[in-house]
Amino acid sequence: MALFDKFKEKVSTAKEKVADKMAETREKVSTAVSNTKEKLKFTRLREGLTKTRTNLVNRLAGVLLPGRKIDEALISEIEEILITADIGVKTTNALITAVRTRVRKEGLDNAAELYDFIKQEILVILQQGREGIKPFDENKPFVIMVVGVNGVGKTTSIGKLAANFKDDGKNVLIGAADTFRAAATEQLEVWAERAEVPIITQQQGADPAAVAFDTLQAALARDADCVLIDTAGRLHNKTGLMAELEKIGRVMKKLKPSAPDEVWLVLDATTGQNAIQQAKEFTKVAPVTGLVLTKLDGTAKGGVVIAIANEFKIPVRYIGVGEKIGDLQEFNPTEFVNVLFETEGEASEAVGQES
Ligand SMILES: Nc1nc2c(ncn2[C@@H]2O[C@H](COP(=O)(O)OP(=O)(O)O)[C@@H](O)[C@H]2O)c(=O)[nH]1
Ligand SMILES: [Mg+2]
Repeated sequence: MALFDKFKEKVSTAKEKVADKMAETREKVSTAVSNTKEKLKFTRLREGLTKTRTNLVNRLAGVLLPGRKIDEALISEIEEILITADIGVKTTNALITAVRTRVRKEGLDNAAELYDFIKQEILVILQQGREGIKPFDENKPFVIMVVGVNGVGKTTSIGKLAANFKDDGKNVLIGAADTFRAAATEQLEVWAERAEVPIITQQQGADPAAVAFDTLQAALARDADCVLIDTAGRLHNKTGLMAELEKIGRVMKKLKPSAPDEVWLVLDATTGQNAIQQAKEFTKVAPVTGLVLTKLDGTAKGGVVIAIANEFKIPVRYIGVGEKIGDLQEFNPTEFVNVLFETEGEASEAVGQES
């Protein structure tokens, strides 16, 4: 009997050891996976910002040369670079004023000293308005209504957001409240399938508010964490759009008084100053709480992020750096500025570390 007990003990110790080993391996694998994901994210961001880096940062570096004197000629060169990089007149003026003040106060005379200063000032601009970002765990189902003009990337961004949230372990539900065109719902269905997230739809021409209501009702019944509502973007009819968005909100409030918890405006970075115009128009018709800036890849106009952050004080929440499902990244001002202001040497060093 004692022998048998000893044997049993041995087996269970061995079992525990195997279990420990397995847990350790699982943890190692999951750390490796998240490290790889993080690296991939940086690579995509780095690639996505290439044109903007060339247009803004490389040109700045080209005039802020070590040993060059800081004079009016230099200041107007900086000014021109900022303006042509879509930072906008207002934000450029603010940056130039900050540069002048600093030069005067500290008696700077070496142009190279302004590189890090401009980088820091841009970071300060991008960090504005971010204190109010609400965590969405405490307010289930957290309803995000997505608005913006046609073609900016609302539907694709919803698909990518759904994939992002699902990846974070959230139960997501999508509502296809752009019922204006039949193709809009079909396109969203494809994205929902890719993200492996359920979607609530109705036929073309249905009342968008009814779709939003159905979606929220289903989300409540399923105890979902998050609801993403797609909308149509016909800004040419401002009163009509305002009424439609208001109605969607009003109807959802019957089920959840705080809904929509957030309204995210999607803007297409390739449109540069036009995106600022759209932000102006939309903030008049909807209580916009966050911004999603798409198509930063393939544009040299990424500087518009800086202009938008400065003019609207509404936090940029996500940025689009490509057309794939993983190409929508949570916006992090520090990461963004670091990657944008990376010199060629730094970038290739980082790539070297990754491989
Ligand atoms: N390159 C690139 N294309 C994007 C990005 N986001 C959206 N698009 C493309 O923009 C087009 C319009 O997107 P869609 O979601 O239909 O816009 P919506 O009309 O606002 O719903 C599609 O061809 C998308 O693939 C992005 O971050 N990068
Ligand atoms: Mg759409």
